[in-house]
Amino acid sequence: MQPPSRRDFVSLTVTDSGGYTNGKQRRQSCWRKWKQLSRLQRSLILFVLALLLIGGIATYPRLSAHSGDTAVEGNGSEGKQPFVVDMKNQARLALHEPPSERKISRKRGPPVLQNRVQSKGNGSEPQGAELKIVQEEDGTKKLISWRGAVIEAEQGTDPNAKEKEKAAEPEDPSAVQQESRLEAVREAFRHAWKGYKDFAWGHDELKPVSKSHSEWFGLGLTLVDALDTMWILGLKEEFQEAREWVDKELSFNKNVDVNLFESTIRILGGLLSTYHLTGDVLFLEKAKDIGSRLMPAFSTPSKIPYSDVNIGKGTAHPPRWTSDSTVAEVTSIQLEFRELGRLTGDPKYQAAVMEVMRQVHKLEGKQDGLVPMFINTNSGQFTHLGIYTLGARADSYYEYLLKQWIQGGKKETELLEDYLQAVEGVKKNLLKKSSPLGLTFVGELSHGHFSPKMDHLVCFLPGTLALGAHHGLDAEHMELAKQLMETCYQMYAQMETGLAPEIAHFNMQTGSAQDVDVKLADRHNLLRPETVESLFYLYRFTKDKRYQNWGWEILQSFNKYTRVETGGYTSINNVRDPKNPSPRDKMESFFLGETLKYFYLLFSDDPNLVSLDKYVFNTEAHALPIWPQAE
Ligand code: DMJ
Repeated sequence: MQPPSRRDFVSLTVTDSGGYTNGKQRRQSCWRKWKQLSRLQRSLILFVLALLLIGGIATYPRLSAHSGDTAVEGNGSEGKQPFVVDMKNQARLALHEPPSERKISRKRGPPVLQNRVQSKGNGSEPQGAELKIVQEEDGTKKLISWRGAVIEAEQGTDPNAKEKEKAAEPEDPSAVQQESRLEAVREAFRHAWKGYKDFAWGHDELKPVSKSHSEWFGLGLTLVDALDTMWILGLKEEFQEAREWVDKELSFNKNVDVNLFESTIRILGGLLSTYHLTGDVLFLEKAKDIGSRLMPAFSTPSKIPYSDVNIGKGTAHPPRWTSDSTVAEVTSIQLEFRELGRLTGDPKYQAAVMEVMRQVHKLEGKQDGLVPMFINTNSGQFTHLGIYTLGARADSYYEYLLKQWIQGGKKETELLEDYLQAVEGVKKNLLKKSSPLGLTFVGELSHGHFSPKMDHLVCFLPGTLALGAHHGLDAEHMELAKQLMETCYQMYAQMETGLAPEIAHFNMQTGSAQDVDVKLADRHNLLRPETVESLFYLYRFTKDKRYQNWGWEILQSFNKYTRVETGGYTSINNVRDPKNPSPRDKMESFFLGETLKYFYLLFSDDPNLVSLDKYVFNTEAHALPIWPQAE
């Protein structure tokens, strides 16, 4: 007797459209015929049938898949839509990729649709299933599944899908670290701002220890200096209240003497930068007001400006004891007045500051491109010849040569020539190595005598050199920048508080215990930005995490030794005494305008957060646009 299954199989293969009775008779006659066959014939037939069965099982899935393909093509050609994006290949890739690669491919495409491809293909679909995104005339997108079902692209989208996706993905540790460091800077800013708000609102500087304030120009200096920092850090509430103050309270119609350089870099620069970042014309109007009030400074016999201007009376004068101005001061106001000229279309601003550059370019008294520290407003000549430094009174002259060249679209060759010559002058006259670490440092020259003295202010130089290299200057500048960066970092690391002194002296004798020595009078720290500024440039251009980590150490030290509990940060007198760093009771406006801003930019991995291909920072960290090429 044959097993029932085999009977069923035979009956299925021979069944025709006849009725039940007819079929039964046929089955009986078949059985009879089968019985009449020889054993060999029966074996042969069974063998052939077995072969057919095996072949059929093997080819079934491919046939089935092929029929799926056909179904999709059919749906795709129904003529409902003008655009058809074939997802066939993407879907196959997604289905075949190992999990790690799949994650990458998901990020490339529209998230909702790509997710669907993946969830559909989660092992339950035959391989090779296809999807099509169909875009309707009204712009809406539909997804056609491999079975031909049409799904609204937005329909069924879990509003929390992205969050869930994020939670499911293992967190990127460097992104977590970045966010926590950025938050630490925002926290530091809020703390500094709290002190300013509680005890110094609308005044120039906070005295955080005595919970009071000091006045320099009486123009809310800290608030104005900090505007674009708040914007960059995303501190909207703080920014809004500061904007309110600028709108309602900030008036330049005041009988006060202001320093031309300081008010240009902090106030004019701050307002212009905030105008560019926010597009808010309030800041442009204020910038125009202060800019025009500073112009009397240029009315001198030589056209080299006086250091001081009374912005209420419209008069200007040099300091009481001399008719000299500081070289860095008269040559570091150009970025701001050039930009003001461009925005207002009034040529007087550019003309005034470029006249200074024109004169300084051809002046006698430089050594290999290095400038003296003073210039006389009557004669227009350098004075106190023979002393060359990249520190106080000369520093930002070098910085602004390069930055003006960049601002103007790299066309002003005299500026570039002066910059390149000065870098060579530094290399030839001021660079030396310390002991024991062999750090490269920038000393000073006094009438031919080298002094291993380096101001913290000089630490702007690694950043400036790196910026020049980024803009196409000699790659050697970048190498020097890296060496000097290490030196500036060591000025912090070798101090007991982890904070740099105002002035360092480098040991050059072999056998010295450490590279950095500090004289008693130079042990203070004013919360200056230069090292953090350079770390920012170096990190932007090299992506070497070491620079971020150095910055992070420095921020910890500021928090440990300069943070005042009730709000604000204070300058200190002694970076060598961690037990008693001796607070000075002053928070300089540049701590908010520059130091904290550069910390934030340093810890951010976003090169477009104030792109260095679109902006130049003035010497107070205010961002000014690089001019469009046609201008
Ligand atoms: C700032 O006002 C500017 O960075 C200037 O160029 C130098 N001095 C302070 C910060 O140290």
